[in-house]
Amino acid sequence: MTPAAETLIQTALERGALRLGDFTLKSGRPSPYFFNFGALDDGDALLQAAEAYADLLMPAEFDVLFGPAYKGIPLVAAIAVVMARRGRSVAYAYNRKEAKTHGEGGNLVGAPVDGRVALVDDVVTAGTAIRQAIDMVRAAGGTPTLAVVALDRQEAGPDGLSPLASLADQEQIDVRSLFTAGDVADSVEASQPDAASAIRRHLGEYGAG
Ligand code: OMP
Repeated sequence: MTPAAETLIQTALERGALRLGDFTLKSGRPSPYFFNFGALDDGDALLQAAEAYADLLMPAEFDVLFGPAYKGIPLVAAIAVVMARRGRSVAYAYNRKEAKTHGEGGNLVGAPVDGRVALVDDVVTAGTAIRQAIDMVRAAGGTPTLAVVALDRQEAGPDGLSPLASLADQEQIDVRSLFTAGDVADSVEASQPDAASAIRRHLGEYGAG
């Protein structure tokens, strides 16, 4: 983890964006923790997140940054601003969920989505959301080469494999995270050892190994 990612975990815990308890995931799987990126809902928290993403994206080779709706929209804009401040102005784009039939039309907004595209998103569990974003980028003519998410939950996908390994193998896309489920367990170990154990048990049951 980078220092910015460590700060972000602490902020997420303080702001209630990273919560410990009993939750149900999109897949129906139970979980002893949940990361709600949307609760990083002020300028300080969003800036911290964007700084952490920018640490991974600054040295990467790509032409366009793409943030899938909805959570990727403020994120991609904030990251583009932080990167410009650090001396690298990148083109960015996002989609709208409802296709527009008037005006400029289409469902993509921002820079043309072509060339090498870096995706930014909040969480990877089974990899479904990232795959949908990959399909959107390909349909627009771009080549997704990299995805950066805040949290890799390190769980097995529907094929029993790590979604990161499947995405690298099937889609030739490198998925990186700011922090992992293991990092979350380590971060709460001292203050909430029972929650840390519950996360490790969850990884024992659902982890990609
Ligand atoms: P996959 O599409 O299975 O990779 O799950 C990722 C999505 O699940 C995220 O984009 C969220 O919509 C949601 N999610 C979270 O936001 N935080 C979590 O801690 C877990 C999930 C989830 O439902 O798996």
